[in-house]
Amino acid sequence: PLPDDEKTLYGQFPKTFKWSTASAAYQIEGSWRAHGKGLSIWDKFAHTPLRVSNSDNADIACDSYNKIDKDVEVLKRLKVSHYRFSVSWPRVLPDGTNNHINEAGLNYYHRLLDALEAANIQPQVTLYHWDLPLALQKVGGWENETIVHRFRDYADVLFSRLGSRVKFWITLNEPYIVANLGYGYGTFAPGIVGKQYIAAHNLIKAHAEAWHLYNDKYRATQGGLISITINSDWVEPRSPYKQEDVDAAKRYLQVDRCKHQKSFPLPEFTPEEIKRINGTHDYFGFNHYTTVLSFPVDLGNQGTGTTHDRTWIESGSFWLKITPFGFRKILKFIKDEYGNPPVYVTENGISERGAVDLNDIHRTHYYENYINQALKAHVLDGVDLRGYTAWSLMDNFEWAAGYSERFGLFFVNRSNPTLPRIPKNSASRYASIITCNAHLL
Ligand code: PNW
Repeated sequence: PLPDDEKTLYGQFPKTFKWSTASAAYQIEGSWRAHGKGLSIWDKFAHTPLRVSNSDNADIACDSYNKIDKDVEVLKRLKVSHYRFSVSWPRVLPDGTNNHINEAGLNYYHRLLDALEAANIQPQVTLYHWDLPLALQKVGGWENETIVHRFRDYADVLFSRLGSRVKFWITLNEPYIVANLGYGYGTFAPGIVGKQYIAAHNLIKAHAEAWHLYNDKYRATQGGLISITINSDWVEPRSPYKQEDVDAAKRYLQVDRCKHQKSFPLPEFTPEEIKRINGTHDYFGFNHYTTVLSFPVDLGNQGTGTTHDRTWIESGSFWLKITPFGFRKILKFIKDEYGNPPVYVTENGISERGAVDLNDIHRTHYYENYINQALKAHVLDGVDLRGYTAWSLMDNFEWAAGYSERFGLFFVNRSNPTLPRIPKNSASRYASIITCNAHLL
């Protein structure tokens, strides 16, 4: 007989389950200097030599700024009930502050919301998906604690101007990646090294202020949900027989593991700040892609190294292997660790690189198996899973990898100036999965 995690579970999500697909402003919009938009740290980073593969940038990206109708057309084909997109902060507030609101920029999101409404697709809006206004980076970006107020002011503009039409908000996308890749390793914008803990500290405070603002000033009239989206891989010990690998796996999933960091002082929250931050979530927003194997490194600092099992099927991204079993396990971990919160999976998906093949069996395989593991987490493990989001709607600017890694359900033909969105086979498969509420698997 097949082991339990390899057997297909036949069942369904509740009727109210939210099926979505996602994008992010910098990755798809283009029009980097249109109609008064300010520059972002990614505009600058992508125009700096050697930062992005093939010197790609997102000046044009998928040209979504000019293709609302095309984007909504493909969303309709997917039969999603929801669409997750992000707002470009410098498109709305060119210098990062609410001294000047760029109405033309805001208008783009109004027109997108109009088109989604006409298609009966509910918006899920991320306030910050990594494109910080360059003007704010000039004063330290996430290293400068005044950003907490700038972010709250920006959130205020979006809640007051878009909030009557948006009932699902995500404050920050993956603060862990922002802090570690943007301010720790420096491989993402703004390319700063060694400042991850102060960046993380201010990201958390900024999120909490935006949540409180919504809670105090908008919730009663607008009645939406607001939370943060965090990412985590699942982890298994490299050798289940080595206690040190098992310990490393435990550390990997612990939020307070940086307490063990001894090389430099960590910013700490005051008791008042802790009180202010605690509970600032209406749901658990979660991005998940893969599993890693853990082993100990740098024991003085209680570090954890990670690797992969060579039998795991690869993707177009070095860090992403096909490991559906880990999805069920981490969803169960979230239930047990955080008291069974309502969970929305806000990203899950796979990439390819190289030659174009619209028959993307690796992606169909990935979605079928990951979604079935999510179904098991819900039906068998009792995880309160409320929604699932495929990353991504279409091939787009994959950050430091440029256009070389493609996560889309739709292929974007970049050699054709009209940038047509062409369905991969996985797109119709995802639509069938949605139509049957996952039962068809
Ligand atoms: C997420 N890693 O980022 C982002 O939210 C998306 O914008 C992005 O396109 C997608 O995942 C695919 O990468 C990640 O290196 C970036 O482990 C890097 C990693 C994980 C997630």
